[in-house]
Amino acid sequence: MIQDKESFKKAYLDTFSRVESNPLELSNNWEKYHALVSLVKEMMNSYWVNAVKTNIEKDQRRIYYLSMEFLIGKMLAYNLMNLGLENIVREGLADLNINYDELLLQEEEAPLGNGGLGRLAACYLDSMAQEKDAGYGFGFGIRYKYGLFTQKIVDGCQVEVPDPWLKDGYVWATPKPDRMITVKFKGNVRTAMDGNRIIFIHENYEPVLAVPHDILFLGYMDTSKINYLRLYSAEPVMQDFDLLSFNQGEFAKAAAYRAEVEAISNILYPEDQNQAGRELRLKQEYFLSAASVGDSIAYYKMIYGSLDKFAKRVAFHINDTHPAVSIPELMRILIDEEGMSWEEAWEITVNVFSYTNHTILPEALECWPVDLFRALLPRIYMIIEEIDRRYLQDIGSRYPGDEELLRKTAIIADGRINMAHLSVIGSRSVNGVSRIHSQILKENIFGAFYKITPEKFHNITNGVSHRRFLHYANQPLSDLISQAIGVEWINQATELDKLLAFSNDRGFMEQLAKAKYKNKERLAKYIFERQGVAIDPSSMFDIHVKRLHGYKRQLLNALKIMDLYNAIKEGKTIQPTTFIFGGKAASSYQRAKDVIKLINSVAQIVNNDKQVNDYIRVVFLENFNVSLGEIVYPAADVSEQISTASKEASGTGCMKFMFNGAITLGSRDGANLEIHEAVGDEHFALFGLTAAQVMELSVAGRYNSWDEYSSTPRLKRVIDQLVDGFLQTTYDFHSIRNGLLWENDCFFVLKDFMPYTVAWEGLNQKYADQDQWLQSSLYNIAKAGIFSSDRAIKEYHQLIWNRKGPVV
Ligand code: GLS
Repeated sequence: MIQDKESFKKAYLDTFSRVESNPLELSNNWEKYHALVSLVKEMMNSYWVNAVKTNIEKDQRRIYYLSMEFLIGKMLAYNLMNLGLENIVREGLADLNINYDELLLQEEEAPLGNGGLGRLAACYLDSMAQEKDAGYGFGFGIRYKYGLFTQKIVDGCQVEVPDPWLKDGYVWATPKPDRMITVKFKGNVRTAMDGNRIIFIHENYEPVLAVPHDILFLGYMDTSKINYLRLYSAEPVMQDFDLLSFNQGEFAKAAAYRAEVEAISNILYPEDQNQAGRELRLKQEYFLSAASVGDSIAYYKMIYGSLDKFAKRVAFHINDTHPAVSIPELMRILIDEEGMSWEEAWEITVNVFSYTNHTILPEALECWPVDLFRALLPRIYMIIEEIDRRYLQDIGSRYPGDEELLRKTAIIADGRINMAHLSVIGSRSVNGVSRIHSQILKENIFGAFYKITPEKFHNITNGVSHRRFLHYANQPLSDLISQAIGVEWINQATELDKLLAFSNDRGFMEQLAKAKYKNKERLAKYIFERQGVAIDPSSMFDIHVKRLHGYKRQLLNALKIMDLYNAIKEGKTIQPTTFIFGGKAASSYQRAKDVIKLINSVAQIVNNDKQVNDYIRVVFLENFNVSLGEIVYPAADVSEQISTASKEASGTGCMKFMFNGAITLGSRDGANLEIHEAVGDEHFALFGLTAAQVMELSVAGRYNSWDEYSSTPRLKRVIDQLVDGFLQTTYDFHSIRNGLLWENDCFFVLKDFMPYTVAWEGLNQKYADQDQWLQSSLYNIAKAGIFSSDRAIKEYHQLIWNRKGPVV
């Protein structure tokens, strides 16, 4: 047990001598880091062993959160914070002449996700550990050898570089080869009779081993709050296979098999919200699904001896449709391996699954061509066909003559398998991730399902880990809050509300301003050291960080900056502002990459023009990721959340900024609306079209972007500046201009331009009155508690995972 500095030093030296092969004096920082992680991991392991016993004794439900992405961020300092050991470790290491901060630099961030969806899954792991009394939640995902690429900016353009995050081994993960699962691809299915029962035999398949690697996660300051993320890597089945094949002269075949298998966990698809439609992606999805479901069944049988009450004790949650094949996979295991009837198996399956939809963008909704699917997963395809057949029969008899309803909800149609329909039909609950998004699901994409089973539909607005993004990332503010209202807010974020009592306390408000300034200095220093751009921490930090996507409208922000530039050149004065962007574009998304180049070109013009320099600067941060986010969110004054209404299902960056006291400049979309409702007009700059207006204007013929262009001279000017040489580059921005005009501006950038610009100016003027600004900032922090992922996970437990009613 580590209670103080001395016991830590002893334990550290002890671990060091066991796990390293060099004496401490001769070892490098990586070895010192490795020993420290080994020690923390060992402690966590013993906590886990106790927790798992309690879990079984108390007969607690197990929730399997299946997700193709988990963006967990760095673990060392965060775990030590959760253990309450950070100061002890820092000081103990200093006594041993080891610099703790240097060890932290050794850690690689696991880049196993694209953006919001993957980070949400990681926040939920954190809160599932925290809220463990309601049930044990675990993450199941893939251990991609190459996660999301590292972004380099070369001559203003994005260049993707592979991120070999596993090169030194990832110390936090422990391989568990004894828990591996065999996953079967391809082959054919033969039927046979077993007594009077038809059985299905899957033959000539390609076996793939799913090998788990577990990473433990902690809740706050309570060692019984612990769970794990199980990441699977794909490995070939050896069984002397290579040797045998080699002897038979089939070495090439064996090598090809090995390569094909390893490809499954080789790389994360870098498309955010764009379904790839390729065989490898489907393989990854089934790989994760089969491994997770197979593991849960094996574990359950090991503990309880049979599958009795399985549906009472187990829940599977699918994070978007990506793991939707786990629904027919559970059916397969229950029927083919456990000998259950279809009816018994279905009763269990629809009771254990729940599904969250994370987007309504049509290009993100997964539909697999039947031919591709059937060849890769022949038995799973048969089961999906049967689910569909029975579903259509049932609905056909309940709604006779309603062909439209059948057409709108069938799983298989036009040679494609609709994974969202499979997910809705195979789950007991379907939820959206913000109030407006859930409403759109019910009225729009799942309208027909809502008519049949309204009780299935829920809303659970997303949340973020306030422990990571406020307590851990923003120490100056966290300390100030704890001094003012005590530490309970770290466990219970709605306690932050108590801060409102300090709004007239001059001393407190001064400290609040100081904390923000410190964070801005930290970010300014980072930017200067990495990118050589000097920015002024007393300027207004206006920050726009997220994936690059048309609907997220970084372009709208860039056009606004060009417009401001024009105005300042003509004598306008504003509160000095630093515009900071960050985010990655999918490697194949050229238009998004054009926008990165545009922002960097605008930055060149602005930052090198002495006449505007005192008022605005522009920075594009290279390689935005979780660790950089932890520096960025605390430093923001303004949070840019300007997606086209109806397109951003929720957004979570908006919440991270809010916890850190930024004021949102937000469109009427996703969680923005709920933040606005929580803080009111005075503390939020709301602008632009409503979702209903966007949908109305999206009907052909109702919107003509040329009208906006020709009726607003300021707007016309900046759009022309894209291509008239103003940007002083040979890069061709015609494609962006064409998108806005000839392709009729599908994200309504032009339509929202003036309302957005006016809202921004209002905020910028407000910044001149620092007292008023700080009031709004405090108000945002105080009201942010409901956006903690702890609240979201409590709601998942109450509304979805906690099964009342008959025990199956
Ligand atoms: C996303 C949505 O686009 C975000 O609005 C949402 O906050 C996030 C988590 O629910 O999910 N959907 C998606 O495919 N990627 C996302 O980030």
